[in-house]
Amino acid sequence: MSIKKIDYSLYLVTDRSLVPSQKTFLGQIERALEGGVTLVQLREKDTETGSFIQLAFEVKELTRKYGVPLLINDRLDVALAIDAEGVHIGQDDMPLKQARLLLGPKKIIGVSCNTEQEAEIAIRDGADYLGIGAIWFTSTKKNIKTPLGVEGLQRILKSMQEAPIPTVAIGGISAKNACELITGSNTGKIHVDGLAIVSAIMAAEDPKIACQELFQLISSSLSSLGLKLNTTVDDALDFAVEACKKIKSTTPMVHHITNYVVINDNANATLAVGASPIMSTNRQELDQLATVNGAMLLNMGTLNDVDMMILAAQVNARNKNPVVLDPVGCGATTFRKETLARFLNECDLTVIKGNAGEILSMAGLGGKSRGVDSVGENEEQLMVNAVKLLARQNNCVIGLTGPTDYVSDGDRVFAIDNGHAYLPLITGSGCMVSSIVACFAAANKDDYLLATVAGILTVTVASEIAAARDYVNGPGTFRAALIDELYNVSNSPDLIKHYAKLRCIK
Ligand code: 3NM
Repeated sequence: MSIKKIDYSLYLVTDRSLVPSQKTFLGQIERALEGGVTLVQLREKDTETGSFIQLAFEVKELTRKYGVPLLINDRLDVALAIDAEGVHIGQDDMPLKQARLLLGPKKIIGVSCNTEQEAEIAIRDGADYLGIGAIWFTSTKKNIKTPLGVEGLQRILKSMQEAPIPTVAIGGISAKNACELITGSNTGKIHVDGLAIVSAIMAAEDPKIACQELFQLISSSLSSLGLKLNTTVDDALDFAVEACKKIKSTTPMVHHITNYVVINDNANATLAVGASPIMSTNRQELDQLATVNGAMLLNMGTLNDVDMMILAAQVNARNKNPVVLDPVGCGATTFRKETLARFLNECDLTVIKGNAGEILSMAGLGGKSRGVDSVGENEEQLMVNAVKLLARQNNCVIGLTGPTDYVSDGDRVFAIDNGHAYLPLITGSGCMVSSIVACFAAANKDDYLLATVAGILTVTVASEIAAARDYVNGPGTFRAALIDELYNVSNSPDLIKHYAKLRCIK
């Protein structure tokens, strides 16, 4: 094993007290290794030296079998005795400088940090990685005073981004929050390199299954961040082509709660790109639908039962389905403004896709929402600022549609100059874009920004091809041709590459 080239992505920290009855400590570790753990820390707080060394030898035999490094918590003597790959030390353990002197330069030394200052000192003194925590409260460690949260983690990472070393986050991490944590750690320059986990693995009925799920979530989040920092127009277009194919091959169900005016067009557009629409508004089946949905679309056009809409968004988020909100007319009335605030506060939204008026009004940048139509021309910088700001504030992707469409996840911004002038002449064309974005998000969960770009491109390119048909001579014939061309474009997605007028805005 090549020392110091460590994969920190899924880091198991052991705790014997959490092993379920009927299971053994070594058995749980071996199943975790089978499931993809990339690094193991043996953490024993009350074990006598002799027994600790015996146990460490047994764990080392397992980690060696799977080619995974083993670190010992706190006890340098035990690490030396069994020739472990390194140690992990806390702020109250042996100081890093002395530990380095005793272990030499080749051993891994990780240091627990809870503040920017602790991180700075550990980096200065030669730590190989930092364990940053606790992110959230956890019953595994009792004396946590104030958890850092995702913001605290990002703050520490920002403080060290000019001279970074690898980092892992720890404390209260599970499959439920792993993606959110990795994505939220991104400073634009660096992000966390892995997650250190105790109870979600040690207490699992089957650590292999738990680790396979965690590994998949962590690696897809990390790789989408890798993509994130330098996505090009070509990357986005390649993604769009593949994203179309993925909808066709997976036929995700997209649960719409949408408005009276567009419901039929939205269902047909969803079918045309290869997804499966369901338009239920009944509370009694929300839970069950969420277990099969690929995504949820919430459209604020008709607001009959806001509580039901919020429940639907929440249950879909719990089932890891992306939730796309179309904030139709959100600035038009006090009721709509208050309802939007509830969606933003009570739901975990994945994408918000509105017209220029809606998005500018949300961003407080001077937009006037006039019911359902857009306010027209705006300067590009205003649009870019609005989508970036809102994406950061709401930790989601923002899509703004208009003569030029803008999409941002807070870091990357794309502009789309496609779309025919007939689009705003048919009612609900913006709602149709949101439906299609939900279809793309449903089948392409690895990068919601690119899924949103792909969805908008599909509709706007289809609109140009539809308008060029010789029998199309107004909004009525255009509306039918648009559904046809959504079908054709999604079956021949290279058309997107051919027609796309996509720009990446730095
Ligand atoms: N160290 P779980 S939190 C061992 O903040 C440990 O440094 C922490 O356990 C720190 O994954 C923690 O079960 C316990 O939440 C993490």
